Amino acid sequence: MKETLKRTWWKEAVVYQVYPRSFYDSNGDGIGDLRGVIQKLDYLKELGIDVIWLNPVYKSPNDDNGYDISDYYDIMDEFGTLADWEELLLKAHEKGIKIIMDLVVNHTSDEHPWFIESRSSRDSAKRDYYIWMDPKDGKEPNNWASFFSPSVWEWDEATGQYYLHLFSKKQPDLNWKNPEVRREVYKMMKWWLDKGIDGFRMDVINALAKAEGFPDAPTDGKKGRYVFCPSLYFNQPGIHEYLKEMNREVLSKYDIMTVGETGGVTPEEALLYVGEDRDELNMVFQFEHMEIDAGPSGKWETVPWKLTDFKRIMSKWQLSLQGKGWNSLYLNNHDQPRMVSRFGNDKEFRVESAKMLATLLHTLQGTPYIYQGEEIGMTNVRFRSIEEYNDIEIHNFYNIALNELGLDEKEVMEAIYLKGRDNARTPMQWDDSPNAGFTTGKPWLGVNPNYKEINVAAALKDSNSIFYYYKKLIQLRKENLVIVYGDYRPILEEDENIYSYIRTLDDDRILVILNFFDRTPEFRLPEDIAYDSAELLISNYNVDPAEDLRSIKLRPYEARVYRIR
Ligand code: TEU
Ligand code: CA
Repeated sequence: MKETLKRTWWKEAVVYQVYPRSFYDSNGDGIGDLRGVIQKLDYLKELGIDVIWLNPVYKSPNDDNGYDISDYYDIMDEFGTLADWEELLLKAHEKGIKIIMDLVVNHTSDEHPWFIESRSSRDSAKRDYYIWMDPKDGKEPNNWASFFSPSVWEWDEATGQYYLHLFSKKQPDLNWKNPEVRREVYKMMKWWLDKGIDGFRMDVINALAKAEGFPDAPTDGKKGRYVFCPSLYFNQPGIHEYLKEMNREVLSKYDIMTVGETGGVTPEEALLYVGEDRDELNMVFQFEHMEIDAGPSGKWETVPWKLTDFKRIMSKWQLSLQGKGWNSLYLNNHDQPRMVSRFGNDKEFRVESAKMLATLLHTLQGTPYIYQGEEIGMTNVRFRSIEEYNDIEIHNFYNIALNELGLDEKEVMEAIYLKGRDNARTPMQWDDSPNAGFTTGKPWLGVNPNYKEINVAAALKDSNSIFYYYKKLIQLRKENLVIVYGDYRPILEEDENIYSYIRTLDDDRILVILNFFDRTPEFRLPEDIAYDSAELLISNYNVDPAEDLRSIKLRPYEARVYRIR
């Protein structure tokens, strides 16, 4: 074993993301809740995960399903009580499962007492908790487009100013230049950490500093009055000072893990957040691989992608952070469509492709994040009408696309089917009983009709299920430090069907072979890779362990992991 190997618990952990609203409803009101999570802890223990990332559970009017917080110190009514939360933490810890909470401090709800006071008058003591500006030439201070509404500025008649909201108008941005705001945030973080949580996932954490002076975004011929310009509020000057202060004042005082959601970062910028010598965060969620199928106008325009481009992105991140920082590994979350529908095949090769993608995520260097339902191969959904959708981002896109961009409804719905966030938010499919066993009430969002075939009960009864494949992948990581800490080396980089790489730790080597499509390409082991023997660690097909590695005809979406000596 490398004597220099510094073992770290969050590098060896596998994280499972629970979106409580859709996880399990314990009281029949159609909405998932904390007691529902408590009741499913044994299921998560069986899977073998180490950490739960809980999406926001704080008090919220749910304009953006909990990402609009009105009280950081209490639990959302629909999810239960603080006592329920305490019981969840206690029981999770008893089962050896850690819990990290979602930290949402770029903005609050407009129903937060701070904002109510701030908007009450220009002289309010909390006016500068938020970002207020006078009109410019009689209209918004600049042309920035919001993620969830046309402009990032909302007019407040009572005080004759606009306030900034990168997201919905019910999510006013906090003014991080104000030291009082930062002190209040650090106090709240310590309050949760002193309750015993094991860290934070930090929402749009690289947006806390905005471009000085809020300059207009260049329009360069883009259609529409407002311009989407994350480069004017992501990774701006000042952001690292805030995170170093947060680390000094709070994070450094606890044995915890932190993962920042940082849209738009390059590996070089990511290292400024997660470099071992930076004293800021442990990991970030980068988005480069998640934008590979986005067109020039953004995520709603889906374009074909090439595996060689995907491999180049993944290799760049693996090699840039290796030995200096740490990657997060994900292809799913509550904001993204289901990975088996997007990157795999959710029809005749759903099981094989789900297992192949899981093999990628669990054998690269970094911490894997499993999004609820991914472990049973849940797929995207196609609701018939826009009324069946809940997500504010989907409704905003629908309205702008139809009314401003003049798209026809069929193509708008198709874009929603491909990229809408509700694809990930349909209720967890527990069994084939009504509403997939998620609720005895009316579910807050429709259940995917394929729950009759795709559900946990069926998976647990099938030794060949995606669930047991995930369980085995998670076990492999625990038994083979080379999978966690081994150096990454891509091979066959120009192959358009196969993603293959070697992980090496001292003299321990594993070889990963992934066929990304339903074609049957030949895998040829490069000459420069000598080996005498190979031990098959996991595969998604029946494989003759004695098969010669030098040349293999791969089956659709075939995945194999070997130890090679
Ligand atoms: O997401 C930040 C973000 O950039 C989102 O706009 C996301 O990338 C986009 O919707 C993908 O198309 C975080 C949370 O994950 C998201 O659920 C919240 O809606 C958002 O912040 C505001 O808090
Ligand atoms: Ca409930």
